[in-house]
Amino acid sequence: MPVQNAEIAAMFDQAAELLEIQGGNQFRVRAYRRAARVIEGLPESVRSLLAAGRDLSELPGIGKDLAGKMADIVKTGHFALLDTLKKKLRGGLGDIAALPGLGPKRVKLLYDKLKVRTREDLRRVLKAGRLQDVKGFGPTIAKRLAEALEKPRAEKRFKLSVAEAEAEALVGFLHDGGRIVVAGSYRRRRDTVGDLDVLVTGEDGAAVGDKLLRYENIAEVLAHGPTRTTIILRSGLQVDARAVPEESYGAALLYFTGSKAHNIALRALAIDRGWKLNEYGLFAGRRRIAGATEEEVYKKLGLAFIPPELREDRGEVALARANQLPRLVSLSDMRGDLHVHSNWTGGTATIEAMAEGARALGYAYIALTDHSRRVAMAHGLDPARLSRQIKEIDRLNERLSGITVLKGIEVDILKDGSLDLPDSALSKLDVVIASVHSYFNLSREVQTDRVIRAMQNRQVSILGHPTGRLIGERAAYEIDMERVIAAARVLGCHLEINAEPDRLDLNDIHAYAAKAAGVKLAISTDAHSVNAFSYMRFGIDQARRGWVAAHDVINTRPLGELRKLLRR
Ligand code: DGT
Ligand code: CA
Ligand code: CA
Ligand code: ZN
Repeated sequence: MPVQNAEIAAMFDQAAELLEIQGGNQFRVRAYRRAARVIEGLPESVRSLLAAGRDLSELPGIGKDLAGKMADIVKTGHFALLDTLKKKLRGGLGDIAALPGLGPKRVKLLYDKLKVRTREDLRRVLKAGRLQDVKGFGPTIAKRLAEALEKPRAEKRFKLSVAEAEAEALVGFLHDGGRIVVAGSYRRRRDTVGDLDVLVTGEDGAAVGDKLLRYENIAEVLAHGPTRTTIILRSGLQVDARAVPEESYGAALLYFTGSKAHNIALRALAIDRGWKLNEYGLFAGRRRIAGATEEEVYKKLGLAFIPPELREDRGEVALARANQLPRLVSLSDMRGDLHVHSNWTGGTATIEAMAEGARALGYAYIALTDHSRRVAMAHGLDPARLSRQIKEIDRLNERLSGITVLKGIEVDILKDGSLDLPDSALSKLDVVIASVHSYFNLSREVQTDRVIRAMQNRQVSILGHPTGRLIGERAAYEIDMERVIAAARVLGCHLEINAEPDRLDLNDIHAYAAKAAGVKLAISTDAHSVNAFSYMRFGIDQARRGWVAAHDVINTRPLGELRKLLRR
């Protein structure tokens, strides 16, 4: 998965910390810290700067050396220096450095005097009363540390795409013929995941727990017993693995898939009937009346099967009772991708290669929507280059069979809500996506007016990535989505669910509101490479969480129908 600015900054901060603890050169320590702040504040991802051929050493506080390191991190996902530093300190000290009262100096003292590295080590030393032996550690700080160790660590959430890569590798490693499923928010396909809840059944669930301890990506083992093993992966992602008996498998899957609110709603239904529902099964008195499968439990409770993405207690239980759950959109419903970039404006592939890639996925069409001139770093198109691109696409369509390339643009919304290209240019196109790529900090009212003004242009067919968020990197800009949705409905403008795993906006709640208002959606990948077409599944996940059906999505339609929907 692409490395985020926040991750690069965190790596630099950690390196600074470890260098400091090891008594490294103060100048170097400060350089890493300063660079981390610069990276955090960048309006664009380092990855896209590199893709656009920018020289990173032009950034303030970044010299040639750091620029090279940043490029390496983006390329490999690793920071070699940090790995070396961590190895020297057998796993790193970042874990305890985050505790209150423990700056780099104290961490170094703890390591030098008591060989304390981890929270576990610290706990042991505190218990044995050995902390007092170290100069500078009085009873007050000992007490504070003991309290802090009691609390769970600050919650870090992981992007679904990152969790998915981890989950697939882990399940591949553990697989032994029995059933292994990742439940929790991961199975509900939330856009971020707190931890992975792994369920194991089969002959010997305990053996799978033992096997987990041999997984190469483990940073720390928090607990290990016959039915439950909890570990932390090197990425920091926690894994809770539980062995459950066959007869309880469905009930356990239901319970650990959650959400907690959904579980509570189901339990209330069971209680109404004088039954009891828990992770072992559905019970009438002491008799288990369901539990081997989820289907069985839902059925006994008088409910249609509820797909995991809907299990948030947002009204799904009542609809399942009335057998009126929506038929959710799925990947196989998709007939094309409507937000696609080429090497004309920062993508990696030619228009033809993108078209071939889409055809290989079974799509009937794509819309080629490169950037407009305002996005100078990506060599955005001016009217003249756009005309040339249109001609190239016309020629390409004559040559290609089995796929149609729609002519489009991702036109920038300027500060005042006007568009970066004149109507005379836009009117030659099949698809116009309008997107915000600048001025993220306007007030809510001004930002909302700006976006609605852009949507009022009748050339615009789709509002692209409508909140501008980059998960873990940049919050959504302030915008009144209710007003945007109402305007989209009146104007006949469609809203995008951007399937790029860093974006995923509209999110589930907004998608639900759009659908409820009768606004149609486009689910598109914003692909800058052929591989990125595969991001579609993440957009589908969020659409499903928003109760979106195939007929709510314009790019599930055959080309003829799509063309009608695109005209305003
Ligand atoms: P996350 O990990 O924060 O992204 O979210 P979840 O939903 O995966 O939450 P997690 O890992 O704490 O727990 C997994 C599931 O276990 C959760 O979705 C529902 C179930 N569960 C956990 N704690 C409780 C509880 O106190 N009551 C009930 N009814 N269910 C619970
Ligand atoms: Ca979880
Ligand atoms: Ca959990
Ligand atoms: Zn964009």
